[in-house]
Amino acid sequence: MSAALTLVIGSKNYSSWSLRAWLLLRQFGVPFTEIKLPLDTPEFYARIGQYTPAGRVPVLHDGDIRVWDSLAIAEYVNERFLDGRGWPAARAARAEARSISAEMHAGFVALREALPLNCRRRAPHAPLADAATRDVARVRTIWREARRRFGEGGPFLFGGFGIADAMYAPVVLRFASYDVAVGEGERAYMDAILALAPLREWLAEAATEPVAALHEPATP
Ligand SMILES: N[C@@H](CCC(=O)N[C@@H](CS)C(=O)NCC(=O)O)C(=O)O
Repeated sequence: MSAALTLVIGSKNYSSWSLRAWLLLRQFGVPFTEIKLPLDTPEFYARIGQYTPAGRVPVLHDGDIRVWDSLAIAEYVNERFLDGRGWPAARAARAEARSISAEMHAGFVALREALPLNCRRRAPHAPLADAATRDVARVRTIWREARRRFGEGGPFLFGGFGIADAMYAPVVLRFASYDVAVGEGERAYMDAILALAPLREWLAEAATEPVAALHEPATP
């Protein structure tokens, strides 16, 4: 395993994209050094350029190789360290896992805007606009269908933990934070994600980070 593996992430309380790459590495036991930059601060913008041309987190450094963007990192980690275990072994399940991961990566803008990641928040959401309501319904369908069709081998979307679960973990946190109503099966899936030891660690550290006014404006 490469000792030179470094993952640059943003604040744990707010950086949903960082969580995806970080959780994948930690849950599969791939050792890495973590560099954390405080999101949306002058320090972030002063330092991020030395790690990635894209100016965003997460970014993975493997020696001289730089990989940025969460889904690209997941594919790289899968190929380099997991021998393909990041995706389900069966072709149909793998196709579904790739599709829902890409769907998450490319979409759900309304949900992300209405329910921004704030790990330590515990308060119901305000009424959602139609687009966000549709996004929530779509996520719930994705979870139900993956569990029903492919989840029999374990508590995660495709049985064992994989890239698709890492991609949806921040949505689990959002649903928990904002008390989004879900069915019993979806709740069981959320509980499985929330019980992961690395995720507990992420949340414990998130709880100690400074409050950022940009993400948590004071109520008037
Ligand atoms: N598509 C990218 C999105 C990365 C992203 O937007 N990261 C946010 C933090 S969660 C960021 O770096 N924001 C800083 C900025 O845009 O200035 C991915 O999947 O990694």
